[in-house]
Amino acid sequence: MDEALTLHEDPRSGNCYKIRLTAALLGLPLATRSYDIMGGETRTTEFLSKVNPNGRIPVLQINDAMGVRFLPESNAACWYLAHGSALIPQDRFAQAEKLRWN
Ligand SMILES: N[C@@H](CCC(=O)N[C@@H](CS)C(=O)NCC(=O)O)C(=O)O
Repeated sequence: MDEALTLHEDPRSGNCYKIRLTAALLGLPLATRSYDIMGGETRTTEFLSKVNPNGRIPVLQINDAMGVRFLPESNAACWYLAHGSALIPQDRFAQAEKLRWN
């Protein structure tokens, strides 16, 4: 897969850890860009306009043939990374259960 992945994160966040863990389990290179959420770094005009209008991390940035795209929400990012891997079960009920994870 010809893509570059960057996680916009605060390293103290469990929602960000989930994504780093998923990438590590799959052996996917993941760059990181850190923000201090307690200091309001995800509430700046630049962050809101360029990364996530919702003002929250994590956000997975994907650079590929489609361009540069930003994917907020930890479960969506984990699903994106795990697509086509054994981390996503084949069974329909097991897949739906995975979507319950927070
Ligand atoms: N449902 C979201 C929750 C995201 C979230 O609550 N992020 C928190 C840190 S874990 C945040 O960015 N807080 C800073 C703020 O709201 O200003 C997810 O799973 O990614």
